[in-house]
Amino acid sequence: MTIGQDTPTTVENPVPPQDLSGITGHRFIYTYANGWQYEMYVKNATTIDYRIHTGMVGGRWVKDQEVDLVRLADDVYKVSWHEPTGTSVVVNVLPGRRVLHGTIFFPHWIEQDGAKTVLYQNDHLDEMRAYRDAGPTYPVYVVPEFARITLFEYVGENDESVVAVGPEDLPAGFADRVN
Ligand code: FER
Repeated sequence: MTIGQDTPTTVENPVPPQDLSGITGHRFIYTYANGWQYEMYVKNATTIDYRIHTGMVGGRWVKDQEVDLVRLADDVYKVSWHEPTGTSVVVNVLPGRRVLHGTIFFPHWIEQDGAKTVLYQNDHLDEMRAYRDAGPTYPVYVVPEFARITLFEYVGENDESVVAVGPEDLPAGFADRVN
C-alpha cells in the first residue's frame, strides 16, 4: 500500500490537484428528485450565477454568488456557499455521470414564505439581509436531494450573457434543452 500518493492534503498541495477546468465555464441544468429544476453557471473558480426554473422558489435568480469550489476526485466537484438570505447550499457535481447531489439549508422564514426570495436577488440584497436578520432562522429546513443533469455545456468563463435574464423571460423550452 502506498500511503503517500493518496494522503490528503493541504491547501498548498491539495490531493487531488485542483484542475477545475471540467466545471469552470460550464452551464448545467438539472432536476432534483423532488421535481425542482435549477440552472447553474460556474462563471469562474469562485463565482456562480444561477436561475431556479421550478420548485419551492422557482423564478428566483442570482448573479455573482461567491462560492467555494473544489475537485474531490476525478469527475467529482463540490460547490458550497452561503446566501444573503441565510440559506446555505452544498452541491456535489459529477458531470460525466450526469448526477448531482445538493443539500439546501433554508432558514425557517423561507420555508414559511419562500416567495419573498423569488426575484433577481442582486437588486434586493439589503432587503434579503434584513429578512435574514429578522428570521426566524430555526428550525432550519434541510433539503438533501439527488438530481439528474439534463444539460451540461461549455460556454466559457466570465460571460455575463449566459445568465442575463430571469427564468420567466427565457425563450419557451429553454430549460428543456438536453444533451
Ligand atoms: C441549488 C440549490 C439551491 C442551487 C441554488 C440553490 C444553483 C439556491 C437556493 C436559494 O438560495 O434559494 O442546486 O444551484
